[in-house]
Amino acid sequence: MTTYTTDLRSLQVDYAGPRLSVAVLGERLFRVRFAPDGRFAPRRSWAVARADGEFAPASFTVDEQAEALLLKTGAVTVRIERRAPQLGFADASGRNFCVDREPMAGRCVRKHIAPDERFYGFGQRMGLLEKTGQRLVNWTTDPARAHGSDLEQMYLAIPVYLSLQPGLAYGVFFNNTWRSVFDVGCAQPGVLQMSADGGELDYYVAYGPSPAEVLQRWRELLGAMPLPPRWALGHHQSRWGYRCAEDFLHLAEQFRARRLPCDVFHFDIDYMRGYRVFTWDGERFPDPKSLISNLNAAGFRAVTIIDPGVKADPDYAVYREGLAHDYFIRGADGEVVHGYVWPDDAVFADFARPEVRAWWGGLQRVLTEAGVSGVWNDMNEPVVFDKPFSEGGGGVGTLPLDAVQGPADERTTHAELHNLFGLQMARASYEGLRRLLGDERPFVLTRSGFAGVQRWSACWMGDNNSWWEHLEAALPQLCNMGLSGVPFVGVDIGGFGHNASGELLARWIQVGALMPFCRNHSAWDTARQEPWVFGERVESIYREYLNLRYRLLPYLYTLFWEAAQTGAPILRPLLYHFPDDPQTVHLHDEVLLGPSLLAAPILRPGQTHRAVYLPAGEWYDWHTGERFAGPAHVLAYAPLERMPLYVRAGAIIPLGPELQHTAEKPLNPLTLLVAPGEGDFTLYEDDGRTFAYERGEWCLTRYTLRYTGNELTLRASPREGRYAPPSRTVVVRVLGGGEIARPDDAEGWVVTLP
Ligand code: MIG
Repeated sequence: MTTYTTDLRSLQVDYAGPRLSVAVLGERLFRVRFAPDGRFAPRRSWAVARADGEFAPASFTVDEQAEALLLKTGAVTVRIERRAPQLGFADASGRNFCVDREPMAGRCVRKHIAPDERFYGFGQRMGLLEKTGQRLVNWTTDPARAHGSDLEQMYLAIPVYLSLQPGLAYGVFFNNTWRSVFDVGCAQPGVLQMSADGGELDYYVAYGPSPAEVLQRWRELLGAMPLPPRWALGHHQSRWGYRCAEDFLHLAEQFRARRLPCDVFHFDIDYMRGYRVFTWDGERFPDPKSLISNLNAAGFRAVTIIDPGVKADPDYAVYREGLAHDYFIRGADGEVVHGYVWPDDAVFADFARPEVRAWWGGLQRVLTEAGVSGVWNDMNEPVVFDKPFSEGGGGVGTLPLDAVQGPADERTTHAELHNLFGLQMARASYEGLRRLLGDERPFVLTRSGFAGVQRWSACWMGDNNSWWEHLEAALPQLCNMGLSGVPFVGVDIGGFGHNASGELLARWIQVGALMPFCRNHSAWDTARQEPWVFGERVESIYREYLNLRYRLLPYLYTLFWEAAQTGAPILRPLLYHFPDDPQTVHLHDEVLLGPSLLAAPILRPGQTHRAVYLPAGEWYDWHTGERFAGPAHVLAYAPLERMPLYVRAGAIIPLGPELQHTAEKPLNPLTLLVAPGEGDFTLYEDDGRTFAYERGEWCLTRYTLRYTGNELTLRASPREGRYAPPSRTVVVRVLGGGEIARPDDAEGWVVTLP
């Protein structure tokens, strides 16, 4: 006999033993849990930012039918079968989605794939944009150096996907941290299977109907990205191989002398003393504090790498302290687990425990006292090698799955916490920096992570190669990260492994300049790829695209703010704004930066032309001002100097002056680049550096553009918020011709353009 009960937020169905729970966390957000033996496991809150009880109760009704219970909110109906634990969703027009094709069993559910249904997200993946036909594993792994489209698992595990059909988008978050698998019509066409190795069948369904609304739900559930410091949006220069203080001073000189904008240098593992984390090598970096203050004076910030492995060395304070406080992970046998990583014999902190995170975060004082502004967390899948480096390192593995982890009242094994190791390490790092840096906003970069990692860190995509194929793989990879709720992402520009050519680097920076995280990084055993190594032509292309990025900063910074507020990705596949256009379904080689700027990069050597798809509406060529009416395919001319770039009609793109680094000059003049048409844009500003914005020191200016066919009117609304931007001139520039300069005015104005 099936019985059911309801409370304020959920409906529970008892199938004479097995139990199903459907929580209503809003009109469009649901959580489904299944307990085959009728007992729900105590809730672990490691991944979600908000527990069920923290959502305002949403009203719903239950309609009892002979075969099913119909749980209805205003927007969605959940149909729950009475004969067996099986359910499905429908929108207000009765269109079904996310429907079980058979009863749930254990930790597995199988869903119908609709004939025109497409799948995106799934966190970090190789291959192209859409994922039908793939088997995707959620298990954080260092896949070593040859990322191919056959990889089933990578550094980040983010069990979040977005489903799209014309007029209908919904998302699923599989709330299970064990190794899990999405089989998207691979084992059986037309069936999506979601299963895990342990824990419970527990997933959330977010109904759109637009992709943007799904991302909003994930922001509520999985948490918001904090607003990064503005300098983190600048260009970062890195190389595994910058070995001593002089290398960085030389780099600083080169960047400034060559007028290549840059804000950040990354210090890879060579700055440490014998790969001991939280130390400096005294010979090669005799005075890190004065080195970094020199760099700061020239407008560069320092970011240092930290690995999770702590060298097992009784003369090393971090090791002694960790042992004394029992902070390191122990095996099933009760002994501290050892593994080989960079410092050879190493032990690993248990970041799942709050006291361990607090300790680790505090250790970063060694870095912040030297002037370090941000921390880069590497190897936190975590990686453990078979053999010491002195014997070649061997294969890549991880901690024993039965190793013990977690706080005393939630103790479990590595098998359940493996996927969270990187996320918890990044969290320790962010929270520590938050305490150590006073009012300065921290920057954390992590290689591994889980759903929700955006709350603490930016992510880069690990060890790609200097291959055209990896340049091509970057956009779909980053777009799918954005659709999984992680907006602050980038790949190593120029490629990490193998040797870049000048042409590859030029093409890479063109699109790299639009990546939320913009860092040139390479491995010590590869050809160098600083912007100048390939000669004048490539260097000036590099410079031109960095200038573009720095000019776009007011736009970019507003997109970061929007991402923090609404969960919207910064870099967007075209389907994000044109979900009903079938041309966008597989379009992996074009991208939108925010709502208005469409880039169609060149991804192959020797190419000087490419087809560009422009969706409905009018588009203006960034370079020539030429107007195109979409939807249309156009042939773009793209010599090495040029990446095809288009502005959507009605766009208002705020641009700043050219800069050598983000804090070089105030935003004056502010150029509003407008593309004839109707639209609006709200510009966000604050000091770019501190948490004063949390205390009301921010401002918004809303610009609206009206177009009658021959007259273009731009209106600025009175400024909202307490932050007063520096006094400045506003230059309004019309794509395709015409420019007007006028004083900025907090009261707003109306300008009629030629
Ligand atoms: O085993 O720190 O992905 O960015 O330069 C290699 C050295 C360890 C892997 C990272 C890469 C970094 C490198 N690290």
